[in-house]
Amino acid sequence: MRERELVLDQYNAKVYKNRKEHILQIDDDTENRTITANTRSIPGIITNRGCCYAGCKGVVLGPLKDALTLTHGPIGCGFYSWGTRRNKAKTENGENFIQYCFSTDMQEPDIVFGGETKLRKAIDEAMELFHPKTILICSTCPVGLIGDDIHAVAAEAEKKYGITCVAFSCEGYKGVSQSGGHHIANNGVMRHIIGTGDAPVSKKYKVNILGEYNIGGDGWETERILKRIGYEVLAVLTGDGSVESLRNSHQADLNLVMCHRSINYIAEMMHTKYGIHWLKVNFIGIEATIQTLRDMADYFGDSELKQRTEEVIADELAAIAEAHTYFRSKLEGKTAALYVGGSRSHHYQALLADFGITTVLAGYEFAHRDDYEGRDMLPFIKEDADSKNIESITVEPDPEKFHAFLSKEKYEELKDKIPLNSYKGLIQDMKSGSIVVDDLNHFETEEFLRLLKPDIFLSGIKDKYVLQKANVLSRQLHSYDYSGPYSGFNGAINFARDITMGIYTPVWKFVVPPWKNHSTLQATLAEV
Ligand code: CFN
Ligand code: HCA
Repeated sequence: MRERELVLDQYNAKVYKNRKEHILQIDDDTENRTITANTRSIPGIITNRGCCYAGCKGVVLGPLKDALTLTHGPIGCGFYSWGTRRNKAKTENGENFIQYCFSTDMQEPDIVFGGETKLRKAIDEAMELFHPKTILICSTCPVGLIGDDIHAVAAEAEKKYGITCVAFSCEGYKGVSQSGGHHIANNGVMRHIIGTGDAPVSKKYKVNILGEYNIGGDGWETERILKRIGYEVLAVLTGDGSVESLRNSHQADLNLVMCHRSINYIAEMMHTKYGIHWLKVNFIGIEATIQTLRDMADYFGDSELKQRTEEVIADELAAIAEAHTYFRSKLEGKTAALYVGGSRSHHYQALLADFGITTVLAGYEFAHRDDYEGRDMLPFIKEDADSKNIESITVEPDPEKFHAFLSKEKYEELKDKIPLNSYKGLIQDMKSGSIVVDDLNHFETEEFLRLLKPDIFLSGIKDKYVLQKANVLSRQLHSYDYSGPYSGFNGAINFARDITMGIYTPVWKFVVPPWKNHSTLQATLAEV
């Protein structure tokens, strides 16, 4: 039996029926490339997923440094979402609120009599103490249940103080994971912030980086490379990002989409509203970064830019050549398992491959089917490429958006070159025999560890204890533990150094957990 069946066969019929749709073992049969995703977890199973509020407040809005983000709900939600993500940010114009935790601290009386008064008071207090130009309100579960009108309170605050105040109904229970929260945040940012500025921008090659959260400084490293080539980065959404820069981001020539999962909605909406194309990029991995930089240069099509791109690539490669060879000699032939929320389980396969490491298992907590299976827009256009009136071609999945902006000339120029508005899925990049798991739970983690024996398991804070108890080396791919950046050329070396340190310091093999020596079940007789 193959590994997939060995794990699934241990489930009872009901769980088996559900989980078999979420686990795929890649084989040479190319038909077998679909998976069920973005559905509700089985109640009681130990999932690693988070909630809608985490996706909205924690992931997309939290990194905006000049916004005061106020959690409307009991203190636990605010407290436990305080400073947990390593989205670094430098203070600009004296404003940086990301180290703070602002909450309305709802109590039982507020649940019974309504929490709007407390929310108004919290806004007054925040204005008095911090004078922010933007307040973002994020509600947690009880607020949705009692029906506080946070949007009305936000509108009142805008009038009263002349600030931007946007409310997000991102109650934790909405949807099946963080993913719904990303969508809610995207909608609010698009509607109330993007395009509201008119600061003049003059330079050529203006880009925004979407879905880059500057974990461990990744965004800074990416920006360094782009600036060397001659790009101007107008806004980063949202790592080290600001509301101020977002306001002017509609003036970009191209949107780069790093994490597609969390921000594809804004990429699509900016395409519809402003005609800005988006390009799926990956700055994680040496080869991936090179490919991305070449795709970008191709988009602009300028020969000077192309030449400059090649010069920078050559220079960056020369600087890391020795370290790359050394770490590759240490890591070649090793195997890895990857389990994170969304995009990273795909992006990091490229980086592992740069050092000769094969991915034997990969999965997402909350990604959608397109993240696994990919999405290809151009073939839809291609089919009708002979049509005279290319602007009116019906394309999937959203015809309204696409045809409006792809002129015949632009299409002819780009069709064979760049995967514009499309991307490859994780499954397409995985080797035969490897496993893909959606919403991996703790039981399956233990079982796959036993069967696949990866040299390293890259995951998060909730599942790393399963790995440590099994004496397997793990690194956190959400936070990079205390390390980073891992993006671009220098980041690749940082990553390889961290992995090499772990693999050649096999402490976990020497640890004998207490439960292997003696029973840990102890009872004490009560004294009479
Ligand atoms: S930084 Fe991103 S890259 S935004 Fe997303 S899907 Fe999370 S917080 Mo954790 S590390 Fe993770 Fe991705 Fe995009 Fe981070 S893989 S789970 S919601 N994620
Ligand atoms: C989240 C944030 C998280 C959690 C990290 C982890 C992050 O999902 O709410 O599980 O290790 O990256 O900080 O994904």
